[in-house]
Amino acid sequence: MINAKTYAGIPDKYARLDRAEVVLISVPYDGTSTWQKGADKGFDAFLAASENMELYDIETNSEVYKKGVYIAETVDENTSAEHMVEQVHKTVKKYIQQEKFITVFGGEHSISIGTIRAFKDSFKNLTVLHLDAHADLRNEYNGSPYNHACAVYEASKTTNLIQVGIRSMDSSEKEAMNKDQVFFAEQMIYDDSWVDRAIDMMTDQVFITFDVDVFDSSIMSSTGTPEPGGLLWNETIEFLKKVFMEKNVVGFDIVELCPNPANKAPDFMIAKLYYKMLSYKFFKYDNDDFLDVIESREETIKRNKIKGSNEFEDENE
Ligand SMILES: [Mn+2]
Repeated sequence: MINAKTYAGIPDKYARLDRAEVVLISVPYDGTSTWQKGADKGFDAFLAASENMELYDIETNSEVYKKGVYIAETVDENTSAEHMVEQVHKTVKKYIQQEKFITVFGGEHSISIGTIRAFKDSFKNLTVLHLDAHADLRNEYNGSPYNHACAVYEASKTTNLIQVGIRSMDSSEKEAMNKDQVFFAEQMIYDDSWVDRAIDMMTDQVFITFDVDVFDSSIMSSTGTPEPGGLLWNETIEFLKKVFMEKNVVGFDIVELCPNPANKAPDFMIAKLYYKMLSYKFFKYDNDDFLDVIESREETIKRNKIKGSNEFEDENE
């Protein structure tokens, strides 16, 4: 058993705080989850999968780990959800002040309350992009505002919250929901204009909170409450790529990975998701022309689509 693990097994020189541009904070909190437990094991499964992943990204032709990824001290406060949130807030803020690119790994979704608070304190006009099967807009649940079911209630009051992939909620959540900024999974299936509409609603500085259950339960069963009717890999990645290229993503978190030792594919998918997001983040700064490349590719796709479906054009308008 190696004690001092580095992210994805990268060489020590890329894993030191002084030279790493990325900080990875683990918050293995699982105190308020209501059904399947195990989100506290998510980070270890993510790390193990990351070690078995190729570190060259074909699409961006890059090896983003060379920017350096430092694994911070674990936030293991679990005397109460409220104390955990405070500790996350403090820790995230500390690294934001060191001008690192902060990534946080859960744990269940309540950890995001502290993370979003820290980003909100530090970045003006913050957009929170929330990918999730669940609305998470209860102002309290089981007597606490720090429950996973309340993960973005505070963000709905303090930031420009945009919700994507939602397909499960309680009717009481309608009140806090800004319907104009919610993209329900049912609608997304039939109309891919949501990608551009969602991006148009974002301010320049975006924090992404990614609940892995936004993925369809066929590819993501390793989570507390897997939901059918969700996003698949490619459409998710295409969307995220556009967000990273067009906006200044200031940080992100990934939550609710609840590993199943008998099926490591979901762990591996999340390891890839994390690495893809980092690859996009840093590729943007190293390559001014990337947007042009994406746009010209999209033009081609659009042209082909129109060519093939002329007679139905009216239906698409
Ligand atoms: Mn969820």
